[in-house]
Amino acid sequence: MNARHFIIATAGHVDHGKSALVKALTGTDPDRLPEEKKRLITIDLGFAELNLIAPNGEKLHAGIVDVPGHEDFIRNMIAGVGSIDLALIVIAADDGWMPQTEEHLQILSYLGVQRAVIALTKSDLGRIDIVTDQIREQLTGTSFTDSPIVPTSIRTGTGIETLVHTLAIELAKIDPQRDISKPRLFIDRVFTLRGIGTVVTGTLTGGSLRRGQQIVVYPTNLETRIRSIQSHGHELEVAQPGMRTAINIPDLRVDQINRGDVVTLPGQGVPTSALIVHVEKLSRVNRDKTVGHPLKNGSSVYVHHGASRVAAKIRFRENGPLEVGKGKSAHLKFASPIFAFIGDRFVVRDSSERHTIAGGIVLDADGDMQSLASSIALDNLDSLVRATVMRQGFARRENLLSKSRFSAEEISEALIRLQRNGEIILCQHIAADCKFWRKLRAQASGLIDESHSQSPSRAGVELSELRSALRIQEPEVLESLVADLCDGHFARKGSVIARSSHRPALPAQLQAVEKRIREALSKQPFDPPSRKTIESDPQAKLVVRFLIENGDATEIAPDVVLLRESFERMKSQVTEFISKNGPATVSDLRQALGSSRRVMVPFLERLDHEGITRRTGDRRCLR
Ligand SMILES: Nc1nc2c(ncn2[C@@H]2O[C@H](COP(=O)(O)OP(=O)(O)OP(=O)(O)O)[C@@H](O)[C@H]2O)c(=O)[nH]1
Ligand SMILES: [Mg+2]
Repeated sequence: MNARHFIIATAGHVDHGKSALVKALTGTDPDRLPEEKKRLITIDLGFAELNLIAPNGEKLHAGIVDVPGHEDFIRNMIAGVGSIDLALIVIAADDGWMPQTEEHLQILSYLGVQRAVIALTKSDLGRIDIVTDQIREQLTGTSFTDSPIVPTSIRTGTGIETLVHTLAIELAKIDPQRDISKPRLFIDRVFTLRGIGTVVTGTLTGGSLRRGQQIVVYPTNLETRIRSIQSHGHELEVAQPGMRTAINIPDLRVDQINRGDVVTLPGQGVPTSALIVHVEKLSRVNRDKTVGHPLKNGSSVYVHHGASRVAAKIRFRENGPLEVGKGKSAHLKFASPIFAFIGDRFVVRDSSERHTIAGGIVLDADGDMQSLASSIALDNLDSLVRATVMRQGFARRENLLSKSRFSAEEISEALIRLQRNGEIILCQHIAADCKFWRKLRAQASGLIDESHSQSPSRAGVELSELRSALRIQEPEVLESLVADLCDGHFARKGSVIARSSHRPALPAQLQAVEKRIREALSKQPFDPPSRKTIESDPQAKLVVRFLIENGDATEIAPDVVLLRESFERMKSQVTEFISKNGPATVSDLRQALGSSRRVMVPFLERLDHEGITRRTGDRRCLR
């Protein structure tokens, strides 16, 4: 199957001949349920395939989704037209434009379907010229204003050939679906086959799926492996975007999966219960000449996205209702989580599920992009990245816009492009707005300089102090900031950051205190007085910290401080003792060195930690 792949869905009022036309085109009767055969009506989605030859000889393959026209089954209809390339709008010549012709047209518009072919069916029964005029009038101002209208009859065979030809011409004009390595299969059927197990089907978009691949089903978050893949009954190794796809996932049970669930790859973001969206309400004249009612703020609605239908509450960002013919940004709060990408389209129906009332596009797939303006061009990646970074002044690079219709590669290219233009700064895990970042860096260096001048004895500023002074919430931001500073005139020592040129020094009036403390610590070097005793006053405290920060003293326990040279001497005496006398206890070493348990216990733990000694039972040996 090395043809280009497309999906066509039918649309149109009940009984206008959609299924009969699909059968005439493909030989397959899309009505497969016993109930459908009995009632002579389509209830749920039906499927068929059509091979076509483009005018230039290229092979085209179309999966056809046949939808029900009856108003009771609109929900199924919407599930079928979620990610299609072309609509085959069916209008019967003896009936003309009817309520579900109108409702289906609105649904296709809300979902952003750009192309259609109109089949004027039952041409053996009606006045083609009158109905054609009526259709043209209805299509004026929609995406389908200039769509071809082809009269057909399955009774006489009129127009079927022309329709096939027209479909080929129209599909040949369409770019095949983009592969952004983010496959999503919106599940429209779940069933089990004897000896095979659970199978789910849907229309694949955004990327390919491969046999043996590990997948995740949202919103349930169940992970499993694809055992096999089919498209229209053909066994496949890889399913491409734009294909009707059936995958066999025997490790999951049928009752664990529902229509509307999404199959995707792990690590592409997770479902959310809120979305920021732009909603609009078409201004279309109903049969009774009215244009419908405004949509009230706070309304409970049903949102149809992909093949799913979820109850939601809609809140507009500005007060007041959504007027007919207008658009507004809004917050959608869902009764259960959904997995949507920025740029995805959806349809809004009322809570009684009788009317299609609005539609829209996702602005933020995690529901928290408060400042993203609805005026942003969602198909312009640079402006999307810019807006995402500007929102808080920075954004994590990992997973940035992962739930968007752009590949990870395109996103990182855009980041580099914006950096080159001087709009953003990329530093470690962060992408930051230039102005925001410069300000943060200036504040940080100001704080460090201030600390150097106010407390010259201190090594610098603790990173935790810096973090709280600058009110940084995210560890990645602090890390990137420090890395950036250390790239310039600053240096990090442990948990402290300082100017590289900074040399801590004690003020003259503290030098006497320093002398006293050094003497106290060196009198009994291996068993000095406790830290509490030494730090008898605030000045002494300052000096002890100075000695520790500068490496002149070592803190081996909260209350035990040794001079550096004592520490080193003690270390060599311990190793000497053990290598001469074999493994030794705390008590052996304490007596040999003239130390105490208070000092020797934490001291040996430090040596264990440094990998010099090792504890076996109550003895220490050398490593
Ligand atoms: N005379 C005539 N009858 C047709 C033609 N096409 C379909 N029909 C008849 O119209 C009736 C409805 O056809 P379907 O194909 O089931 O209509 P549908 O649009 O699929 O209906 P739903 O799926 O229930 O919305 C059937 O009895 C068909 O035989 C046609 O070209 N000429
Ligand atoms: Mg039908």
